[in-house]
Amino acid sequence: MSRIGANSSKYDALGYNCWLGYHKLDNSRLIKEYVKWCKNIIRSEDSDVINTALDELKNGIHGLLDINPIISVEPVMKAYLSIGTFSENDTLDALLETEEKEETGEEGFIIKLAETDEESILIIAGKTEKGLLYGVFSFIRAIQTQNNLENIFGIEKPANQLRILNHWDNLDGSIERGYAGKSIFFNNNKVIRKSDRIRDYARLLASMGINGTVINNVNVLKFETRLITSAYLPDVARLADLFREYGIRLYLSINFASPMELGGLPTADPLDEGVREWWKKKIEEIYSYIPDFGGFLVKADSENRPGPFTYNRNHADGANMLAKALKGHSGIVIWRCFVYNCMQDWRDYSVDRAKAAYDNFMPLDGKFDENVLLQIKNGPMDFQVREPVSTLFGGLRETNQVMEFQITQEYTGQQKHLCWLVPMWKEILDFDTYAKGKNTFVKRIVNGSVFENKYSGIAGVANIGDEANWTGFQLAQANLYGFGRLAWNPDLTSEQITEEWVRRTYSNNSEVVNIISEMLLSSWKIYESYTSPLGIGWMVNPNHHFGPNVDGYEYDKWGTYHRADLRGIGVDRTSASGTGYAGQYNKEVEEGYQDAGTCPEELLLFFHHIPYNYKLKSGETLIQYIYNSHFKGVEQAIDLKNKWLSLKGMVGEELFNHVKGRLEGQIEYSKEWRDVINTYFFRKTGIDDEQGRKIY
Ligand code: GCV
Repeated sequence: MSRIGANSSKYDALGYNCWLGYHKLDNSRLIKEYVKWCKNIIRSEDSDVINTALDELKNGIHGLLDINPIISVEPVMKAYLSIGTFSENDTLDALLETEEKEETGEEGFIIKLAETDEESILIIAGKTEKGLLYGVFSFIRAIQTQNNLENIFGIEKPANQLRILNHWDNLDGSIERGYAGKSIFFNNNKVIRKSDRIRDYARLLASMGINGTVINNVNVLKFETRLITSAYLPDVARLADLFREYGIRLYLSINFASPMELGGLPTADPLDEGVREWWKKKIEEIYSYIPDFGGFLVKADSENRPGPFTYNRNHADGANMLAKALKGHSGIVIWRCFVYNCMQDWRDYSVDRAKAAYDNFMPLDGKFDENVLLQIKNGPMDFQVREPVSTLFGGLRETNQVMEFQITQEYTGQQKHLCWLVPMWKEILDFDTYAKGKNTFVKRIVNGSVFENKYSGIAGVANIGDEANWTGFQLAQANLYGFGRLAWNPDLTSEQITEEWVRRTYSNNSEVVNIISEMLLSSWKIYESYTSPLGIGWMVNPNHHFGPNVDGYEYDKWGTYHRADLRGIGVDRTSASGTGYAGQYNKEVEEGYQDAGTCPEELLLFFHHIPYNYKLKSGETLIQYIYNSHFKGVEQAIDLKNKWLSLKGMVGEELFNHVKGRLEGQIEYSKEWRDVINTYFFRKTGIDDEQGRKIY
């Protein structure tokens, strides 16, 4: 019996089904084309994932084409759809060419038509059952977005090996930097046992090709450490079972000091024999509950989390100790590079947080075991609306690397502002590091191809919670979707992804597609324009990070972060006169950043301290640019709402009102940003707005 979508009709109108809410196609020609093969599905293999693929296929066909296919082992019609794995299924194997099978790879799939005099067979096949599942979801996507059948034939495989979601969920049910309600995994210090919602989440993830998930926060505090004990592992194993049905491996964040917290050992020194033995046993215990457990995600020696520094050991000592214990089980260690001294004295301008990850990890390049990956935030700071690419990408050459993006909008509007992050992620993935000459793009480093890494991939900090629409602001679902699609294929354009998402989530009506796409595509730059200018970052309120506060950065109690004074603003990160951060890039990249004249303007204040009367390429002075962009940002936020209003009657009423409400809120927030920032700089500089607009 199909278990798909237990809550789907209850919350459909609020957006619960996301992009998997299937409605009958409004295109009789296409329906006819697909129905020809979809009336009979042949399936001869039997496994959990194959059953999932079959359930999904039936469900999609029923919703989109309004038929109930006959499922059989042998065909009962002349034209039929055959699904399976060519590694296990001889009939499918015989229908495919050797090159096709080789090209499909471990997690890819092939969709093709095989015609004989007697039969016409539409094939969806993978080498593995995961590949098949992705093929089924891709087939459904093609129908849903009204693609002609001939456009979908071919082979597709994921660019990235690891496509993983990080949840910052705590056992009490709260979510660090969560803006969409409570955890769907934990509540009241227990693992949630009701599985509907978790299964529905697993299908959303699998539909984008996500193959891993870390269910708990990287900040593993004292109590949370217990997740890897027998008090919790049976329940964690149940979650792993649910995810496994959708081809997703479960990972856990751990506390580096677990041997002390749980084992009562006097130390967590990674070179101590007792500590190594403790981890070995602990890992064996975890695998006895979860045989395909993925491994550990570790935040160590960062923001008060314990780590190897306490014992005068380095990050490689710490990571390799865990890696050795995981290796025999095919587990991996994902070790985060978000390591910096949050207690630094910000008045000392020679100390630069931006340099910290590189300074800590570059000397260790090549020293990590082969089942360790370093997880690196996209920029050197912390998910600001605009940052340059982390210098570790293009720096590290002998270490497995994972990109860390933040899907949850901590600094980008907390799912109260519309801020579609795909264009930002694209810029980062398409960035040329010159690590091996021209065209050494970040996306080719994180997919492991440049340095031929054993493991590699992309991680995203999830933006979901238990709200009916998963993401709080329904349009923020597009960030989750966009992350998944880019992790699968970073060469997709932002335009392709928006179009796909709108068609699947809302409708194939061209006006709806165009308007929502325009809104999404413009939203990051709009948010940037009324928040912090030209790459400076962090003008947010302390701790919760919402709303404007120019000197609010919590770790800098002196308010010196921006270096704003009456003459200028921005951090000099050049080698000649500043912190030297720019010198961490490869020569060709560095050269552009060292000089204010060649530095991309959107990052000008990240790299340079600039006088307010400095002329930008537009002819505006810096101060006038700050005023203009903040006034303009508010107008654009108003325009977003007007665009949405033009869709009245074309999208469901509940969603229409929900989005309208969020966009109205955004206008008010953008005004607050405009006024706080412009006033700050007006008071600091005494320079009037050239257009005489009122600055409060
Ligand atoms: C999970 C920032 C966030 C923290 C987060 C941390 C990290 O500092 O504000 O909430 O902690 O990054 O990525 O570890």
